[in-house]
Amino acid sequence: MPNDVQLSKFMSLVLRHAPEQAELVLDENGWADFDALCKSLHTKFGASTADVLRIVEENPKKRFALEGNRIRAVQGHSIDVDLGLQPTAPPDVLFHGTKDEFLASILREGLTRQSRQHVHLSKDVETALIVTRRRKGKDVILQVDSAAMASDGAMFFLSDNGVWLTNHVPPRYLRRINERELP
Ligand code: HQG
Repeated sequence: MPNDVQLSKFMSLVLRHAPEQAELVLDENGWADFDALCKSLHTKFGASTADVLRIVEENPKKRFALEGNRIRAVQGHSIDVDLGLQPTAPPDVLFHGTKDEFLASILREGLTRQSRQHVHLSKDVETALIVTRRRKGKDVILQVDSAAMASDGAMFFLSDNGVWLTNHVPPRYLRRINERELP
Protein backbone atom coordinates (compact mmCIF):
# COMPACT_ATOMS: atom_id res chain seq x y z
CA MET A 1 0.00 0.00 0.00
CA PRO A 2 1.26 3.53 -0.69
CA ASN A 3 2.32 5.52 2.38
CA ASP A 4 0.26 8.39 3.84
CA VAL A 5 2.06 11.07 1.82
CA GLN A 6 1.45 9.21 -1.43
CA LEU A 7 -2.21 8.62 -0.56
CA SER A 8 -2.61 12.26 0.43
CA LYS A 9 -1.11 13.36 -2.91
CA PHE A 10 -3.56 11.12 -4.75
CA MET A 11 -6.42 12.60 -2.71
CA SER A 12 -5.25 16.12 -3.62
CA LEU A 13 -5.08 15.09 -7.27
CA VAL A 14 -8.62 13.75 -7.39
CA LEU A 15 -10.20 16.42 -5.16
CA ARG A 16 -8.51 19.33 -6.96
CA HIS A 17 -7.89 18.29 -10.53
CA ALA A 18 -9.04 14.89 -11.73
CA PRO A 19 -11.96 13.34 -9.78
CA GLU A 20 -12.57 10.85 -12.58
CA GLN A 21 -9.35 9.09 -11.57
CA ALA A 22 -11.22 7.88 -8.48
CA GLU A 23 -14.61 7.64 -10.21
CA LEU A 24 -15.72 10.67 -8.19
CA VAL A 25 -17.91 13.62 -9.03
CA LEU A 26 -17.37 17.00 -7.34
CA ASP A 27 -20.34 19.26 -6.76
CA GLU A 28 -20.16 22.97 -7.62
CA ASN A 29 -18.61 23.69 -4.22
CA GLY A 30 -15.93 21.04 -4.63
CA TRP A 31 -17.46 18.40 -2.35
CA ALA A 32 -17.17 14.69 -3.07
CA ASP A 33 -18.87 11.77 -1.34
CA PHE A 34 -16.56 10.52 1.43
CA ASP A 35 -17.72 6.88 1.25
CA ALA A 36 -17.19 6.89 -2.50
CA LEU A 37 -13.65 8.24 -2.03
CA CYS A 38 -12.89 5.58 0.61
CA LYS A 39 -14.30 2.86 -1.62
CA SER A 40 -12.13 3.96 -4.49
CA LEU A 41 -8.97 4.22 -2.34
CA HIS A 42 -9.72 0.75 -0.97
CA THR A 43 -10.12 -0.76 -4.43
CA LYS A 44 -7.05 0.98 -5.86
CA PHE A 45 -4.64 0.86 -2.94
CA GLY A 46 -6.15 -1.32 -0.18
CA ALA A 47 -6.60 1.72 2.07
CA SER A 48 -9.20 1.49 4.85
CA THR A 49 -11.60 4.22 5.97
CA ALA A 50 -9.44 4.56 9.11
CA ASP A 51 -6.41 5.22 6.87
CA VAL A 52 -8.27 7.95 5.01
CA LEU A 53 -9.55 9.53 8.24
CA ARG A 54 -6.01 9.54 9.64
CA ILE A 55 -4.68 11.24 6.51
CA VAL A 56 -7.37 13.92 6.70
CA GLU A 57 -6.78 14.55 10.41
CA GLU A 58 -3.00 14.40 10.45
CA ASN A 59 -2.39 16.24 7.18
CA PRO A 60 0.28 18.77 8.10
CA LYS A 61 -1.25 21.50 5.93
CA LYS A 62 -4.86 20.58 6.68
CA ARG A 63 -5.51 20.26 2.96
CA PHE A 64 -8.90 18.53 3.31
CA ALA A 65 -12.21 19.42 4.95
CA LEU A 66 -14.52 16.60 6.04
CA GLU A 67 -18.11 17.56 6.83
CA GLY A 68 -20.53 14.75 7.52
CA ASN A 69 -20.26 12.38 4.59
CA ARG A 70 -18.56 14.84 2.27
CA ILE A 71 -14.96 15.84 1.71
CA ARG A 72 -13.21 18.53 -0.30
CA ALA A 73 -9.79 20.08 -0.82
CA VAL A 74 -9.64 23.50 0.86
CA GLN A 75 -7.51 25.11 -1.89
CA GLY A 76 -5.40 24.41 -4.96
CA HIS A 77 -8.10 23.48 -7.47
CA SER A 78 -7.74 23.64 -11.21
CA ILE A 79 -11.39 22.57 -11.57
CA ASP A 80 -13.79 25.50 -11.43
CA VAL A 81 -15.36 25.14 -7.97
CA ASP A 82 -16.85 27.77 -5.69
CA LEU A 83 -15.36 27.39 -2.21
CA GLY A 84 -17.60 30.17 -0.91
CA LEU A 85 -14.66 32.18 0.41
CA GLN A 86 -15.46 35.76 1.37
CA PRO A 87 -13.19 38.63 0.31
CA THR A 88 -10.87 39.33 3.24
CA ALA A 89 -8.55 42.24 3.96
CA PRO A 90 -4.99 40.94 3.56
CA PRO A 91 -1.98 41.76 5.72
CA ASP A 92 0.12 44.63 4.33
CA VAL A 93 2.58 42.29 2.66
CA LEU A 94 2.37 38.74 1.41
CA PHE A 95 4.98 36.49 -0.21
CA HIS A 96 5.28 34.13 -3.16
CA GLY A 97 7.98 31.52 -3.58
CA THR A 98 9.00 30.71 -7.12
CA LYS A 99 11.97 29.69 -9.25
CA ASP A 100 14.61 31.83 -10.93
CA GLU A 101 13.61 30.44 -14.35
CA PHE A 102 10.09 31.95 -14.04
CA LEU A 103 11.24 35.37 -12.88
CA ALA A 104 11.55 37.14 -16.25
CA SER A 105 8.05 36.07 -17.22
CA ILE A 106 6.63 37.00 -13.78
CA LEU A 107 8.21 40.46 -13.89
CA ARG A 108 6.67 40.94 -17.34
CA GLU A 109 3.14 39.55 -16.77
CA GLY A 110 2.90 39.53 -13.00
CA LEU A 111 1.90 36.43 -11.06
CA THR A 112 -0.76 34.60 -13.02
CA ARG A 113 -2.94 31.68 -12.01
CA GLN A 114 -1.34 29.11 -14.30
CA SER A 115 -3.53 26.02 -14.10
CA ARG A 116 -5.12 26.86 -10.74
CA GLN A 117 -8.15 28.96 -9.85
CA HIS A 118 -6.06 31.57 -8.02
CA VAL A 119 -2.55 32.86 -7.50
CA HIS A 120 -1.36 31.43 -4.17
CA LEU A 121 0.39 33.70 -1.68
CA SER A 122 1.99 32.94 1.69
CA LYS A 123 1.77 34.89 4.93
CA ASP A 124 5.53 34.76 5.54
CA VAL A 125 8.84 34.07 3.86
CA GLU A 126 9.27 30.71 5.60
CA THR A 127 5.99 29.38 4.17
CA ALA A 128 6.85 30.74 0.72
CA LEU A 129 10.17 28.89 0.87
CA ILE A 130 8.41 25.62 1.76
CA VAL A 131 6.15 26.03 -1.29
CA THR A 132 8.95 26.73 -3.73
CA ARG A 133 11.30 24.07 -2.39
CA ARG A 134 8.92 21.40 -3.73
CA ARG A 135 10.46 22.10 -7.12
CA LYS A 136 14.03 21.86 -8.38
CA GLY A 137 15.88 25.06 -9.20
CA LYS A 138 17.01 28.28 -7.61
CA ASP A 139 14.50 29.75 -5.14
CA VAL A 140 13.24 33.28 -5.53
CA ILE A 141 10.96 34.94 -2.97
CA LEU A 142 8.77 37.81 -4.09
CA GLN A 143 7.19 40.25 -1.69
CA VAL A 144 3.71 41.38 -2.69
CA ASP A 145 2.46 44.84 -1.75
CA SER A 146 -0.96 43.50 -0.83
CA ALA A 147 -1.95 46.71 0.99
CA ALA A 148 -1.52 48.70 -2.24
CA MET A 149 -3.31 46.03 -4.28
CA ALA A 150 -6.25 46.02 -1.87
CA SER A 151 -6.50 49.80 -1.86
CA ASP A 152 -6.45 49.67 -5.67
CA GLY A 153 -9.46 47.32 -5.53
CA ALA A 154 -7.97 43.80 -5.75
CA MET A 155 -9.77 41.07 -3.83
CA PHE A 156 -8.08 38.58 -1.53
CA PHE A 157 -9.41 35.36 -0.04
CA LEU A 158 -8.05 33.24 2.80
CA SER A 159 -8.40 29.48 2.40
CA ASP A 160 -9.42 27.39 5.41
CA ASN A 161 -5.79 26.28 5.76
CA GLY A 162 -4.27 29.75 5.70
CA VAL A 163 -3.27 30.21 2.06
CA TRP A 164 -3.94 33.70 0.65
CA LEU A 165 -5.56 33.68 -2.78
CA THR A 166 -6.02 36.37 -5.40
CA ASN A 167 -6.59 36.51 -9.14
CA HIS A 168 -3.49 38.26 -10.47
CA VAL A 169 -0.58 40.19 -9.05
CA PRO A 170 0.59 42.81 -11.57
CA PRO A 171 4.37 43.31 -11.65
CA ARG A 172 4.28 46.78 -10.09
CA TYR A 173 3.27 45.24 -6.74
CA LEU A 174 6.18 42.78 -6.70
CA ARG A 175 9.60 43.15 -5.16
CA ARG A 176 12.24 40.46 -5.17
CA ILE A 177 13.63 39.76 -1.72
CA ASN A 178 17.38 39.92 -1.66
CA GLU A 179 18.98 36.50 -1.11
CA ARG A 180 20.91 37.87 1.86
CA GLU A 181 17.62 38.73 3.58
CA LEU A 182 16.32 35.14 3.33
CA PRO A 183 16.36 32.87 6.38
C1 HQG B 1 4.69 30.34 -11.47
C2 HQG B 1 0.97 24.32 -2.35
C3 HQG B 1 5.76 32.13 -15.30
C4 HQG B 1 4.54 30.36 -9.97
C5 HQG B 1 1.11 25.70 -1.75
C6 HQG B 1 4.66 28.87 -9.64
C7 HQG B 1 0.38 26.58 -2.66
C8 HQG B 1 4.61 31.97 -13.34
C9 HQG B 1 4.02 28.22 -10.85
C10 HQG B 1 0.05 25.74 -3.86
C11 HQG B 1 3.89 33.13 -13.63
C12 HQG B 1 2.60 27.75 -10.57
C13 HQG B 1 0.37 26.43 -5.12
C14 HQG B 1 4.19 33.80 -14.84
C15 HQG B 1 3.23 32.41 -11.72
N1 HQG B 1 5.12 33.27 -15.63
N2 HQG B 1 5.55 31.45 -14.16
N3 HQG B 1 3.56 34.93 -15.19
N4 HQG B 1 3.05 33.38 -12.61
N5 HQG B 1 4.17 31.54 -12.14
O1 HQG B 1 1.84 24.84 -8.26
O2 HQG B 1 2.07 28.87 -5.96
O3 HQG B 1 1.19 21.69 -1.01
O4 HQG B 1 0.22 26.28 -9.59
O5 HQG B 1 5.57 31.12 -9.37
O6 HQG B 1 0.58 25.76 -0.47
O7 HQG B 1 3.76 27.07 -6.68
O8 HQG B 1 -0.27 21.54 -3.02
O9 HQG B 1 1.42 27.28 -7.69
O10 HQG B 1 5.99 28.47 -9.55
O11 HQG B 1 -0.79 27.06 -2.09
O12 HQG B 1 -1.27 21.86 -0.77
O13 HQG B 1 3.95 29.20 -11.88
O14 HQG B 1 0.75 24.55 -3.69
O15 HQG B 1 -0.09 23.67 -1.78
O16 HQG B 1 2.69 26.62 -9.75
O17 HQG B 1 1.77 26.47 -5.37
P1 HQG B 1 1.49 26.17 -8.85
P2 HQG B 1 2.36 27.49 -6.42
P3 HQG B 1 -0.09 22.11 -1.63
